[in-house]
Amino acid sequence: MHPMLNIAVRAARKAGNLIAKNYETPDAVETNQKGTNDFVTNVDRDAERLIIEVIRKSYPQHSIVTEESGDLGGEDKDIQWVIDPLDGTSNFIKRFPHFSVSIAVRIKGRTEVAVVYDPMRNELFTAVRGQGAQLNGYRLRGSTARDLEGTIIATGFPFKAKQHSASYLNVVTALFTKCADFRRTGSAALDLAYVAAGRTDGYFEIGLKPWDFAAGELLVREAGSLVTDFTGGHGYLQSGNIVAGNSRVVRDMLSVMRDQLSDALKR
Ligand code: 2AM
Ligand code: CA
Ligand code: CA
Ligand code: CA
Repeated sequence: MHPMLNIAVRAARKAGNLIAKNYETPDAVETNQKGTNDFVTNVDRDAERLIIEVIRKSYPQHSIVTEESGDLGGEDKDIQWVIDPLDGTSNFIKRFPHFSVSIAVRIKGRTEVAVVYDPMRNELFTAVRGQGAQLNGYRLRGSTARDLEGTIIATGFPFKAKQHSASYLNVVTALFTKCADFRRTGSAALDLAYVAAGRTDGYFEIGLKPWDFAAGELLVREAGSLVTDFTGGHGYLQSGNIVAGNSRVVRDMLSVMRDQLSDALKR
């Protein structure tokens, strides 16, 4: 196994176990508000601390960026770990059992290693660039859909960027006439992992952060599918506006979106 994947998996499992244990004891979970509709708990922070500990022990010189601690830097600027210790905090708080740990390693800006771990189902999604994507050791393949007919598309509402609601809902309405149905699960990292697994045919969301998609992006690519921004480009690295699916599904999603999006989202 790739040595950094080994460490990423160890860190994700440790954090996942902590999250699963706390899921059973809701009274021990303290929730704080970071902003409107934006919450964090002591479990997010404790899980993050565990992950950083595991990484620092093996790779003290690597750079680290996380959701809750921000950019921690590191001597080696070329190797950066991108971490979301608990993706789906709102679900976790409501005891809706769908959330994950997301860990990616970027070398000179290119993602090399990815882990998304769902502790409630004990599902471990992993990928190494050029070596495919796996779920608990089994090779993943994305959807084989030929167009939008019959497809299930996952998405996330722009709960923070509500100025985009109208444009977003226009896209939903237009897509709904062509696809079969939607899913809104609340964990962007798992949404991407599920596209990699072919459990959904496509996915789109506005304004994700690097730690939401860094690992999931590599899972999707290594499963033979695509990740783009809303115009088919790479702008999502900055904008966080993401479309994922096989090439045909992405092509059809983008062509529906083109007519509905405000200019602000065409990147
Ligand atoms: P988080 O749980 O790590 O904050 C995309 O929907 C992402 O937005 C999720 O993966 C989730 O990451 C974040 N998010 C934060 N608050 C949310 C909310 N109220 N509803 C849905 N997603 C939320
Ligand atoms: Ca959060
Ligand atoms: Ca997240
Ligand atoms: Ca998080």
